Amino acid sequence: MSQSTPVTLATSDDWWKQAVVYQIYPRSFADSNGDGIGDLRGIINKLDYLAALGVDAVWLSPIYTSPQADNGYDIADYQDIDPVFGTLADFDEVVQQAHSRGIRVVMDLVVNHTSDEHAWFKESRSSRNNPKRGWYIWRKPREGFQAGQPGAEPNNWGSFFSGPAWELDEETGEYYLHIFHRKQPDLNWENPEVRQAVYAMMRWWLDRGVDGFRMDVINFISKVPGLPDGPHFEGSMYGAGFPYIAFGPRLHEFLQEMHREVFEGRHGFITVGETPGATIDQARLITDPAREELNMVFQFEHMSLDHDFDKYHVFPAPRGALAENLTAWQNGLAERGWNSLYLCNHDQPRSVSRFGDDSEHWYASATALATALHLLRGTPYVYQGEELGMTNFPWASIEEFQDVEAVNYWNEQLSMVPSEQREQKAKEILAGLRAMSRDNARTPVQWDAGPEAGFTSGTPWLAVNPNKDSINAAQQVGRQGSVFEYYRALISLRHHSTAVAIGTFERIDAGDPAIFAYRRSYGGEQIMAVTNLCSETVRPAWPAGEPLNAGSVVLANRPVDASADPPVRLAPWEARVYATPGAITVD
Ligand code: ISL
Ligand code: CA
Repeated sequence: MSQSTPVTLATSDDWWKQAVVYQIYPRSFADSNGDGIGDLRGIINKLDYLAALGVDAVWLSPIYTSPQADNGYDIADYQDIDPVFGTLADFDEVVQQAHSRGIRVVMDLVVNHTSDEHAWFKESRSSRNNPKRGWYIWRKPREGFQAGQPGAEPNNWGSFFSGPAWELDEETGEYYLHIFHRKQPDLNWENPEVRQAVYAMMRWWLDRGVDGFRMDVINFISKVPGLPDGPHFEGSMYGAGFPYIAFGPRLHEFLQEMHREVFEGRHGFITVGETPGATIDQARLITDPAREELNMVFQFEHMSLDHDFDKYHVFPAPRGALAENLTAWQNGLAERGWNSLYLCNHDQPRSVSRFGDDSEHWYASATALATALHLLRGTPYVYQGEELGMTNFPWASIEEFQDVEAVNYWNEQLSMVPSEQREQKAKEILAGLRAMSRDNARTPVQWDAGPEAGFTSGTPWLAVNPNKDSINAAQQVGRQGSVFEYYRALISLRHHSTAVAIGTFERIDAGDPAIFAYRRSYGGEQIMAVTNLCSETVRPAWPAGEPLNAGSVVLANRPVDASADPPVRLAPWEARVYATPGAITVD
């Protein structure tokens, strides 16, 4: 495909429809100064790597000034860079160097909450009548309770990071809401001053040259007034605030206001909201262009196929469940709205370990999952290391984890059982963390087989995966048959095919739910993805003429015998891409 020409969409404002975004978790990406933590100069050093992969944009997880209680998702100053990552001058260089390679830069916008060390919060907590008191969500103790007494929290909500969602401020005798860590107080979006301060900050970054925002838990910014007690789920010490936190009554109003105040009159940006719990209908509303809210959202339905309401209670996803769910979202947003496509991020386990088979079928499953995802209608996101087939870490004990969510969960769960059951409980918790911990995705990127995988010359903040000798960039870039080169080919396909970028989607039923086959069509041109998303050989039952109706194979993750097409068998995790002759533009 090297001789082909990229196709261009009608308007430059729609660039993200044909784009692939690469997520960088800066802490774990590349360390330039040997302190064991990735940084902005490390990113600059790897821009050529990203350009070789062919991505159109990078989204940087938070790099702002932060006490790092939640690895930067607790921001103390929205308009500066944390010294651990570098300086504003380094940041400007990231933007300039990325732009010079045709790569846009997307910032992580964390405005549901700030750090408790943000100047706004320091003022807010300083007295009950401070002008910024109303910038956060302060409440008196529950009726009939003394501040600090057990049960005195204003409602029964638990924090997503264990413990109650309320923290008492001893000085003023009131509680503040923190849906996440106690060092992440929730901003009060009901207050127009808060909203204007956020919009001003966003404009400041856009003026500085950034190309858009990924918006952290943006569907949590409007809460149900009154903050009612939530339902109790078995095994939890607290009520679930989720029904009153997510998709509150003013969410759409706030998003439309943000669009007007921040983005009106600007061009070429991208907005993607993180929206846990979003249904297809909610996502369609938010991403319907006519409503002017967001370009797309990250939804989580396909992230919840393998566990119950406690995400550490895991089970194997039912056969075909992933394909079925992706199909529902393709169909749901076909007419209006736009999908974000992802299988992994910094909060999720590694996709090849979770949805694939990271031992016997490592290469095949990494590439089959990529094929299944990357030819869908929507904007694909590659999470750092995914393009190398990086896997989960072989966690042996709780001491190895750094993530506050994992550590707090461990402590809270153990505190709930009598001491004679602790040993057994500890084993169960560890099994859950091994499968689901966010730290799986946060181990350093494996650049080469050298010490610490080339990530740092010092001691990495989180251990490098011991499989770095066999899974690393140095060994894959430019090598035929590597996961990296396969990703590069998929990304190039999107850039060179209108059918992939904006064609219609149609799932082809091949008789077995493990086969995810789908057709993308635009005009007369077609592309078809055929993937076997399981570790067994399957025998497809093809509808008449399929998949050859969509042309011939242009990409595959194992040798294809054209004389045996259509395939009567698909090997474990086999993936093929068919295309009609004109579907991929060529010089
Ligand atoms: O809410 C959840 C499940 O119902 C979580 O999966 C939720 O989506 C996630 O914790 C929200 O993540 C984002 O905000 C957090 C931060 O720790 C994560 O890293 C970030 O991606 C708080 O800012
Ligand atoms: Ca560093």
